[in-house]
Amino acid sequence: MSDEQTFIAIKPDGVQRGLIGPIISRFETRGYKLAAIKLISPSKEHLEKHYEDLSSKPFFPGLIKYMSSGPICAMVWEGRDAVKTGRALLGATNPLASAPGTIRGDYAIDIGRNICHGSDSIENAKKEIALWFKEGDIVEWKSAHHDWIYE
Ligand code: DAT
Ligand code: MG
Repeated sequence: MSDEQTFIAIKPDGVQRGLIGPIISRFETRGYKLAAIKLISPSKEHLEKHYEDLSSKPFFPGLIKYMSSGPICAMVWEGRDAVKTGRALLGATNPLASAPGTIRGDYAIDIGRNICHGSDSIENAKKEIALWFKEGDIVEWKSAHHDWIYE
């Protein structure tokens, strides 16, 4: 299926460092299609909900503080295997363990400043897209590249 969607966010450090363009380019040039995008400064409650599975972790307060430190570029990307391949494009959670050529492996060093987020399963992608976007924000369109990317 080429209509799988994933939630990708450029965290405050990625936005501040001028990496919105380069990160979007990785997804575009790979062949994925942008379905929604917005710059947003979410509430603490929204971020706590986004990371609710991690609420018992010792780094949770620091994570919420970091994620609240500036605007976030929230996106939905669509295409075949978008969730798994989206994670591969981002690289490992710890940038020092991320291979060069991945986003984190090229642009980040510290785990607490790893510049981007990507959904880790189709189920979580659905939850995250619903948390960050209203239904009407998701755009259905056919990219002019579609038939050159999929056979
Ligand atoms: P990912 O963002 O790769 O899905 P995750 O969901 O396990 O990783 O964690 C969410 C974020 O929390 C991660 O991007 C950075 C931060 N984080 C994870 N593990 C951490 C740790 N051991 N120390 C500090 N921050 C951590
Ligand atoms: Mg995660």
